[in-house]
Amino acid sequence: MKEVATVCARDCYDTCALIITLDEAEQILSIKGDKKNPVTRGFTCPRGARDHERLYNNRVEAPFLRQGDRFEQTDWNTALSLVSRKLGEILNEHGPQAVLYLDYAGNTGLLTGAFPQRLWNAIGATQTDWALCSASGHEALSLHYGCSYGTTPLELLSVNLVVFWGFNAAVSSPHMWALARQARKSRGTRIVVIDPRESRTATDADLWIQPRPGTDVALAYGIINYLVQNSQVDLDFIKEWTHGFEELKVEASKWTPERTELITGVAWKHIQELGEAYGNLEPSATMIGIGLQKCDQGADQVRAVSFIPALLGLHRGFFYSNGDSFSINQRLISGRALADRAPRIVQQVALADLAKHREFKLIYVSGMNPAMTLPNQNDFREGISSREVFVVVHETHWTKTAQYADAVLPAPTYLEKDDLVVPWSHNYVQYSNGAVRPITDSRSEIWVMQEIAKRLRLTEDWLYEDPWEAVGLALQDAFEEGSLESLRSGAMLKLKRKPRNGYPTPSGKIEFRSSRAVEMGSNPLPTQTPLGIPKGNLILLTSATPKYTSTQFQEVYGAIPAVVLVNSEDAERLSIENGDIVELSNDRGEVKVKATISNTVPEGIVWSPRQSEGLAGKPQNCLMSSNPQEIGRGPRFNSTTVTISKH
Ligand SMILES: Nc1nc2c(c(=O)[nH]1)N[C@H]1C(S)=C(S)[C@@H](COP(=O)(O)OP(=O)(O)OC[C@H]3O[C@@H](n4cnc5c(=O)[nH]c(N)nc54)[C@H](O)[C@@H]3O)O[C@H]1N2
Ligand SMILES: Nc1nc2c(c(=O)[nH]1)N[C@H]1C(S)=C(S)[C@@H](COP(=O)(O)OP(=O)(O)OC[C@H]3O[C@@H](n4cnc5c(=O)[nH]c(N)nc54)[C@H](O)[C@@H]3O)O[C@H]1N2
Ligand code: SF4
Ligand SMILES: [Mo]
Repeated sequence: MKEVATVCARDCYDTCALIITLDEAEQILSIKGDKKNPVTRGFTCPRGARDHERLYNNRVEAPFLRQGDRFEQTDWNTALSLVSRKLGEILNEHGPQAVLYLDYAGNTGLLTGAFPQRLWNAIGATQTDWALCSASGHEALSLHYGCSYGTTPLELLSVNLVVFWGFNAAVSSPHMWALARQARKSRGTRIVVIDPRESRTATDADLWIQPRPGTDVALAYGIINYLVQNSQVDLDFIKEWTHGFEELKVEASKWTPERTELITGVAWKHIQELGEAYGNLEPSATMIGIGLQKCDQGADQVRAVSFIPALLGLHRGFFYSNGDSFSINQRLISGRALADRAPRIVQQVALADLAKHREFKLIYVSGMNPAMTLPNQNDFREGISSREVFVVVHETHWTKTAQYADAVLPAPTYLEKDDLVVPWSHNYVQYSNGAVRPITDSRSEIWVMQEIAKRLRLTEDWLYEDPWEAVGLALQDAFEEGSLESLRSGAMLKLKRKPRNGYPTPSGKIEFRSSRAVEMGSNPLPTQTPLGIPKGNLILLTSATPKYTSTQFQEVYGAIPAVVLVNSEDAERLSIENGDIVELSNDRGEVKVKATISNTVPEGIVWSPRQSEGLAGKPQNCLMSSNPQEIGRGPRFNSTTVTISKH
């Protein structure tokens, strides 16, 4: 038996340190959370624990090229020669604008995700703004705080109130959830959850507040009004550290109990209860979920909620994502800082429209399954099905996107290669050791990009640099103590964090009234916009579930269930019974799913696990809008409206 230390590379709040146990034949026996890491604390989620089962299931075994409707296996040289020839031709004929490098966070390792971007930066290919997940929330926080970092997971152990706001942590961040529960056990910390439906996290909360989706600006203003009226705000802190309080006060005063109740659907007594908790249970942590910002009002919801901790006198007393509190030169690793031109950046959320209009002649996909996860799938799939577009997919598994490819290249999973994963909630880093030798004829992302670069006769020496040299340089000021060398010899290091009271806004203070928002043509203070639900429609919420990471782990746990939860009142009105096959439809598409009657969703709202495929093979995301939000260009998944009818 042998043990190997690595780090889970999933796009996840928790970035677990893992201990992999192998038998004599180098087969993985188990994956366990490392006890040494104070956030991982010896356990994993249901995905981490069974990740090795994905190694042997549905893998891309070798390079494949499309021959009509089929794929034919080939060797690396043939595949790469074809890909490089196509790339060269398109660069010559149409320029780098016509080439799209479409990557995302399937593996967050610096060697898998960041360094291979060097090829695309060298040729100046089009890239995306990476706004599919959390960008609107980042931009929202930046408007008022300059950047988005805040409180850290271990601080949950020393607060008296934790508010999970649009954040289903019991499912999406099991380790932060465990820390909050430990605080409840050891010091009586109160846990509040704000969610329109009874999520797993809501079920286990001390107080669950249930606003209508998309009304959290109103809810936050109602709470702010309560805090101001009841003299629960820290006027000294506000005077010293903030800007625009008078205007905020005027805006909040408009959110009377009656008006707040009317818009949010939350009884004032609950708002009062939360206001009291915020006022009395200091210090608090306001945990802003990515789920809060994926709707029409998403950015404004994050803006409004983020004011509460500042009014209470806390420096960055919210959590959203701490990536920007570290000193890591990402642009050096990705080559963005080395290239002689800036690439064209397109909106990731709007890709369906661009693909449909044949904006790109070649799309190279890595670390993403866009033919399931992007909004407006009918248009996106029409675009990538076109014979005018050459699609390359570098993947570990046969995904839906791979089915649309002209060339499919096999990639090693994180269990099959060395890497370095930087967390975005906590600050503990460890070296990721490959646990097993590659099982398929896969090649790493770096190897592939360098082979393509050679075939294109690119001469930039930074394309062929040893990636660990680049990572070492990019992280030279990153650690509290130690270096990349100590990491490589097995140490767990801590990343240095920027000070909590640093506010890189134009005024250097927390700006309740955002001068940058005014410059951008947005409202200086967040505003509650109407929901705009067409008559007879319901709001469709979709969110993360315990056994899947987006579309991954179907190889282990089977297909993501094609189900929709419907409230019993709606079901009765629509004559839907438990187990009926129903059609969800809107002007973008229709999806067949099985109905489950459940009062975990309120009337007027239905819920489905995210990124599933309907029973008739249509992806859920054909229902979703590809119109990005104004602030941050993020998605609007949770503002999707549908009619529902029995099939
Ligand atoms: N309806 C709806 N849709 C949504 C959302 C929603 O809330 N509702 N949320 C959105 C959000 S938040 C996100 S983050 C996106 C996620 O969208 P995606 O990033 O497309 O999600 P995944 O399905 O995880 O795709 C990652 C892919 O990377 C591959 N991969 C894993 N490891 C490696 C590796 O080492 N190398 C390579 N080359 N590939 C690897 C995996 O096999 C997988 O196919 O989806 C968005 N879509
Ligand atoms: N198990 C698991 N964990 C994951 C992932 C996964 O796929 N599976 N994916 C990772 C990724 S990529 C992401 S982005 C995160 C996402 O994880 P979270 O940040 O928790 O976000 P979601 O799961 O999208 O939504 C959280 C909750 O927000 C609620 N919600 C929706 N709209 C509103 C609203 O307007 N107001 C309020 N107050 N609540 C609302 C939803 O009902 C849902 O319960 O999880 C990460 N962790
Ligand atoms: S997916 Fe998240 S919670 Fe699960 S093992 Fe990986 S880092 Fe930990
Ligand atoms: Mo995400």
